Amino acid sequence: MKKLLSVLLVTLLVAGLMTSALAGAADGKKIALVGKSAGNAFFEIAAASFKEAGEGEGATIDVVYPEAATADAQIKVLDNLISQQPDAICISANDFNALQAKLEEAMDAGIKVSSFDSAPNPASRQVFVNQAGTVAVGQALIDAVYDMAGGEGQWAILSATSQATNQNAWIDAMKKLAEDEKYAKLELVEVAYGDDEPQKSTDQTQALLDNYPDLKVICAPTTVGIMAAAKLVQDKPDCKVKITGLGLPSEMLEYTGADDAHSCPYFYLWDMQLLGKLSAYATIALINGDITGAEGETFSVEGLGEFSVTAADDGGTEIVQGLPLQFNADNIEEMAKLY
Ligand code: RAM
Repeated sequence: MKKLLSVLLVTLLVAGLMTSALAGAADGKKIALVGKSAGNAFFEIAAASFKEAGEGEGATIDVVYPEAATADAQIKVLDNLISQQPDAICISANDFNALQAKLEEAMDAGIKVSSFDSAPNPASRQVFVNQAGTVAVGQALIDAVYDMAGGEGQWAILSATSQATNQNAWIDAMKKLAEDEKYAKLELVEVAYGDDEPQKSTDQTQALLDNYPDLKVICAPTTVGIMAAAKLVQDKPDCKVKITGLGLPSEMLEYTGADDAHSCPYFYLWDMQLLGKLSAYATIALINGDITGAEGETFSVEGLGEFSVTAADDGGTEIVQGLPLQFNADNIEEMAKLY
């Protein structure tokens, strides 16, 4: 029994029309999945469920990582992929604008381009699978900072690379939300970049601790950054700084708890297995022409529900997977078994 339901409703809301088409399976189709960088468990977990879902529909999935978390390294990967002419490329972009020429070349060559996790600009993609609404993530994170700082004091951000679309969108959302009167006593002292490299993230955390002795909270909206920061702080028994952000429960198990022995009271992410699956099904729907990535389209996946293509903040379209999930002392052990 195929998992991808043969259902598509192209809802032409303005015209009040509704049409439907059948989504076929992906027998014999070739899909390349491109992550931001190698050696990051986040992409390995997403890729495993993408692969399982795609192969379940008969597709061949090629998971490829660039040599570094840069646009240039992804362009090399894309050059190579375009020459192999897969049916689709699904990419987590290291840069918003820099991949445009290469991804347009791919689309001109008849390759469907979807994106997951971190979007290239609207002209570079047909659709983006966004793991959670950008503002919803920003709100969860700024509220965590507010809570852990006791409503006032210094906080810092430890991000991934300075060009990463997803981190930059979450940081912008946090900054905008922090303009509200409620957060007036919070002071963002620095945005540091650990480039999603464990050692650089550790060094950047140490620099934040050295430079801001009154720092209360570090928010790291990157799984690599939050783990490095949580470990460094937890290894310093006298350090009272709290860590939050976006992390993998399996990587944060040791550091998460409500007491002083743990550096991270709670943090957020989303259902990682769903991210991989939804990205695979959305890519297959593109290949089969069941969706084009236009606002208003919907598609259903058996067991997962119905998803809509909606307008994204960047002017393109996206499929929002759901809400950010909180991981804390009560659920971390259970969730760490999953991802
Ligand atoms: C890192 C990557 C990824 C991001 C997560 C939260 O693994 O930067 O793109 O979504 O953190």
